[in-house]
Amino acid sequence: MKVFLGDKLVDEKDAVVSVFDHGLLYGDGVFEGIRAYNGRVFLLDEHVDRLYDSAKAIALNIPMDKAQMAQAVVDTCKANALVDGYIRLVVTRGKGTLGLNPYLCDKAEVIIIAAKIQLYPQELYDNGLKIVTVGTVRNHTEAINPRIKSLNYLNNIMAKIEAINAGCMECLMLNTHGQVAEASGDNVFAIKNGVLTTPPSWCGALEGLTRNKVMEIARKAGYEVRESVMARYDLYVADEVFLTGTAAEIISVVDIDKRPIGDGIPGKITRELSALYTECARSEGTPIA
Ligand code: PXG
Repeated sequence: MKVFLGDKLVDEKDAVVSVFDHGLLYGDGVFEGIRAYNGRVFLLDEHVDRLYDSAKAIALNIPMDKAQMAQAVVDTCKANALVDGYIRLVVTRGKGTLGLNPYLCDKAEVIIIAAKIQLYPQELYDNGLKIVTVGTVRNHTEAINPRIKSLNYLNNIMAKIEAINAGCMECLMLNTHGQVAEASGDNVFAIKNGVLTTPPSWCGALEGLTRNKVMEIARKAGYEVRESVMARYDLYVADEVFLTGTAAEIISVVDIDKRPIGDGIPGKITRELSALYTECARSEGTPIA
């Protein structure tokens, strides 16, 4: 495998970073998870834009411009003959000292890995996910704003641990006000009487690109889509609930805290949107070859 490191492609065995890299020492950096479908990179410019916004928010200077970054992603896919896969784009603060001061780091480190993806088992797409609300609240917006896709994922990992311990693969995270934020690695939607609702990003959600695409697709298909403050109640009494994410795409939630959602099976609108999303993902994007 070829990995993009710094400013060029290197062999996987040479793709190593310093133990003094602040990405490792402090989780100081930002990242993106991107999908390639059918020889195209899906939502490439949107991912690059979000990466630079995340970097700006943590005062991290990426040593290349957006066009160069997008090209580096495509080049990495090409070097690995990627047709369908998952791309991990990481920018760390770089090598520094054993102290927090990011201004003492040399230069941000850019890493691009083009690989395969571990998906949820097909059975979960067919039958839906069971999730639980966890005690770990989503980061306060004035701590690490959840809109920043930072390398510090402990908030989400703590939530994921609670989910797994409760026998679930995903969970529902609330914000510090007890409002619905998102799942540990996916956004959440409810459908009630044909209207889709998802929490606004200020409630503690990452502004997911899958979320945005699903909102666009749903509106085009004639559904009303709202961004609004949500309580767990809104999910419990919904006709359908689903999660969205680059890795998961669209996955139905059929049980939350032991309340079956709707009929307790994946809903009709969720299945319709899922099919439309698949069609879109397989036909749009930046060509690799
Ligand atoms: N919320 C959070 C906290 C995320 O990390 C999403 C929502 C969905 O956003 P996109 O733009 O992908 O639609 C994410 C992104 C994993 C994993 O292994 C998941 C994400 C990122 C990295 C790893 O489950 N999801």
